[in-house]
Amino acid sequence: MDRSSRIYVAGHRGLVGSAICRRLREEGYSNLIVRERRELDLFDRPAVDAFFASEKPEYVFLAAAKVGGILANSTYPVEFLRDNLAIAINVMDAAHRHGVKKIEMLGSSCIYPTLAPQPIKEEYLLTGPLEPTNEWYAIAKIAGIKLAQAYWQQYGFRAISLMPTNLYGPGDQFDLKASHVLPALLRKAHEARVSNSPEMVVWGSGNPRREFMHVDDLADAAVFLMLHYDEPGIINVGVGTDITIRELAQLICRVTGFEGRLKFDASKPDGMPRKLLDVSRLSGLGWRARIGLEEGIADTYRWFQQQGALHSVAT
Ligand code: GFB
Repeated sequence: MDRSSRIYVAGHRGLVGSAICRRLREEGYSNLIVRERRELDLFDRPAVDAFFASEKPEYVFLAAAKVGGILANSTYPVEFLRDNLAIAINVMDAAHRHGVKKIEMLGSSCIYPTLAPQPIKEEYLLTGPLEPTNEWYAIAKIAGIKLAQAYWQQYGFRAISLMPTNLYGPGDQFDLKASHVLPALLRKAHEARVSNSPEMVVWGSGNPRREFMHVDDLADAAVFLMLHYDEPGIINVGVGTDITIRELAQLICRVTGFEGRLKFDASKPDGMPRKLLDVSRLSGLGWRARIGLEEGIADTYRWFQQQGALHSVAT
């Protein structure tokens, strides 16, 4: 991939896709191809095919996906399974048939067994039962990985698959029913402070452990791996450390200035007890994350407040 390559970023409006576009532009890649959802429906196979036939991208970042937090995953199993399968099949097939040189698929750390030994190595894939709160999404992503590996094996099509840990950052989804934990707690703490509430609700026990990566770090890794990783085997992308949800909530209280109590709602699921990726394969290639968690949360909070100001929400 060079500065003038034709690069299609699928899902450029999302958290990951928008960060990859920012990163590519910063690096001087000037020939980016993007399409709004109304212009190109990735569920429409003939339309995807026609798009690849006419635009002839050389490199593809497949960051389009139906994503969401623990509640959204268990409320909309059909969308999480069907939509993600359809996107993977339509984009990968068209990319292969229309001469794409390399495609990078973005997966998720939820593909691993719910009780996988920690930190989780790439080879633990398909060694045990999946976490029930996100098995639909996980199955779609595992099928995507296998499809990429099948294209590589059968046709020599260079399709690499990255497994990022829990991501957050500017551009995230802050809807409390659909979002992941970090944006949800950021919004709750902000609103609790603004309304002088004595407490904020945190789902579950607060004991699960999660690893959080700023999306700008992920985007940096995504571009790095497009350039330097050429294997069908999956590769984890994480920061190498994790914290409990309780610790995350405390950190978010500090960043937002909310000084009230945390109230744990045991009626909500905990999900996987721990999800920390082993990143030795990635660090062996010479890449590591740079953005610390507190710094990354502060950056995301600034963005959230700017959005609020844009939409005249109290800040
Ligand atoms: O981020 P999250 O929704 O998803 O939840 P997963 C992580 C943990 O935070 C769970 C707790 O133990 C939640 O119960 N939590 C506490 C909250 N308060 C809240 C809150 O207000 N909102 C949310 N959403 N959680 C996701 C998968 O799993 O991981 C996706 O559902 C994806 O498929 C993603 O793979 C990376 O980390 O449990």
